[in-house]
Order: sequence, then C-alpha cells, then structure tokens
Amino acid sequence: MAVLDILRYPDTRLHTVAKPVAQVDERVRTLVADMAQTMYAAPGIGLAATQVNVHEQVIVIDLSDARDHLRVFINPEIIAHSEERADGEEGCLSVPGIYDEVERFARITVRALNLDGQSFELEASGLLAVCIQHEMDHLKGKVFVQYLSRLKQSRIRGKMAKLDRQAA
Ligand code: K1U
Ligand code: ZN
Repeated sequence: MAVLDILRYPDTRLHTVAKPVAQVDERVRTLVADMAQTMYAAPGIGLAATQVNVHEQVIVIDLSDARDHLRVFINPEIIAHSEERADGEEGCLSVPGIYDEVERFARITVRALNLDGQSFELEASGLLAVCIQHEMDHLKGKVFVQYLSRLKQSRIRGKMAKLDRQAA
C-alpha cells in the first residue's frame, strides 16, 4: 500500500471528468487500498480518485471514529434523492484549511459496485449523504469551493498560493 499525493486546488487536473471503471480487478483493488491509506493518513473522511490524479470513478469514505468502517463506491450513481435540501459545513483535502457551507440533497439513494464488482444500493442521509455528494462532485471535476461566491473563490485561491509559497 502507498500514501499518494493529493492534488491541491486550483490544480486544473481536479476538473478532469472521471471515466467509469471497466472491470473491478486487482489494479482497482490496489488503487482502493492506496486511496484508503491516503485518506487515513491525511486524515480525512473521504477521498475521490480524482484527488490522487486517477480519473476513474472510485470513492472511499470512512465516517467511523475507530477508522475501521471503510466504504467503497465504484461507478457510483445517485438513483433517487429527496426534494428536501440541507446546508452543511464541508471541508476538502484538496483545499486544506477551508471550510464553508454547501447546500446538498438531504437524502440520497446511491447505486455502485463493491470491491467484488457486485452492484449494491445504499440510502444515505446526514454526513454520509453530504460526503457521497461531495466525492461524486470530485469525479465530475467539481470542487466544493465552486459553490461559493466568486469573491470567496478568489480569496481561497490567494490562500492556497500563500500556502504553496510557504511550502516552497
Ligand atoms: O473529499 C475530500 O477532500 C475529503 C473531505 C470529505 C468531506 C468532509 C466534510 C464534508 C464533506 C466532505 C474531508 O475529509 S475534509 C477533512 C475532514 O472533514 C475531517 C478530517 C479529520 C477528521 C474529521 C473530519
Ligand atoms: Zn474534497
């Protein structure tokens, strides 16, 4: 297993649209293991393959306190959602130190493949629903700051540039 580099906003590669996984094989299982290790090391509660510069539809999420309940979604699709929407605070490992409110569907039903390539469906609400929608946006090339005002996005780009200069 390996800890992978996470792309940082405003890296243009974060706006690449991910392709579906054609076959869930050992290559994909290794990618998932590396993504999980990267998410745990960060630390974060989710990670999309886009963030590690792999443009295939793979997401990992673990909301457990013990960090022992890894959820894997390959080729995820939202097949139903509530009318109701809810605001929640989001963060992103690609935009470190920035947290802001985003409106999402309050409840979703997601269909995806598991690590054996089998299809499953899951109903989600609360933080799990928020996290799935956030990670699925990454697969579409969208970063959560794109929901914020242009002024906020410009300030965030400035903060990220400052962090990059400090790290250089
Ligand atoms: O996509 C990502 O960059 C991961 C992101 C997921 C997320 C968090 C909050 C709302 C929506 C999506 C993160 O994990 S940011 C870090 C974070 O939330 C966290 C880190 C350590 C402990 C607990 C939470
Ligand atoms: Zn993110």
